[in-house]
Amino acid sequence: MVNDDVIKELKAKALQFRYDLLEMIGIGTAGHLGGSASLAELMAVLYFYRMNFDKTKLADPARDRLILSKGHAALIQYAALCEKGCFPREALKQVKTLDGLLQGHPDLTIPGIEAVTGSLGQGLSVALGMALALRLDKSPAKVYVVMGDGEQSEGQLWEAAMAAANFKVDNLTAFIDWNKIQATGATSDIFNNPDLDKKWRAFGWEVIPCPGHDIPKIIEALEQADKVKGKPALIILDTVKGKGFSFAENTAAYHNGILDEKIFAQATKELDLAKGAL
Ligand SMILES: Cc1ncc(C[n+]2csc(CCOP(=O)(O)OP(=O)(O)O)c2C)c(N)n1
Repeated sequence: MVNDDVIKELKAKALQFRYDLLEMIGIGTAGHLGGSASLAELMAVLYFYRMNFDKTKLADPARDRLILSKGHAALIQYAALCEKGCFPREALKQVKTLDGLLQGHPDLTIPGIEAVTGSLGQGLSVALGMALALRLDKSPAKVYVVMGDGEQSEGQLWEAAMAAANFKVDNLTAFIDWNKIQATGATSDIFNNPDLDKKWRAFGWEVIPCPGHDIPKIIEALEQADKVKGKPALIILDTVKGKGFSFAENTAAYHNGILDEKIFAQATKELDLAKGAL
């Protein structure tokens, strides 16, 4: 059991990331709020509890790697990397500007980013290559990869899924951010892909369902994944798109929507209330 202070600290990190999302998106410009907010708790656990990650050792061969295959949610990874001290907070204000460090999708010029992503479906292949190379090197490092549920319609991902099982890769843990909504509507309406758990199991993976905003449960799921040997593990995170912002929850409207002044003020108020309740 993880102690309560640690959990409280991780919840505070997830909340800080949500404030950072608002700071990055700002008023009057589009930004990927929905699919970023659904990952706040996972990012807090991975970067602040789980991963061997040190901003002073970003090229250490033994570091754990995180590939954000759903690269459009880059803002949540930037929030975590910023909190880790990889770049100054000022960089958040210049997100998605030509002169800024932080581009709309993860890029290798950004300290702490391990792969260029954004074209959906590719991250698992990249992560698998890394995991195989680390295994050859007898490295203790782990590779984590985060996919979307809409992303599950990409064919390349299933080739990588088969290959990972074939090669009995067990230093790779994948996640699906199962928030049930994609860019323009419900995933079930746009490309219905039910029974993801059964499909991944049939492809030879250990599948672990997990409530995606429950920090102790995410930690438990990761511990369960660690015990899996001779095959890769997938944690399906049952999440809410836009989590933490009532106007953005369970809707595609804020997949990449614009925050006007009124909505921005409401968002800040909701986070302040959540802070008071921590
Ligand atoms: C190959 C490819 N096709 C289309 C897109 C455009 N696109 C960006 S986000 C998105 C929806 C992704 O949905 P999901 O994976 O569920 O992400 P989430 O809802 O968690 O943000 C699409 C289709 C893309 N980035 N890459």
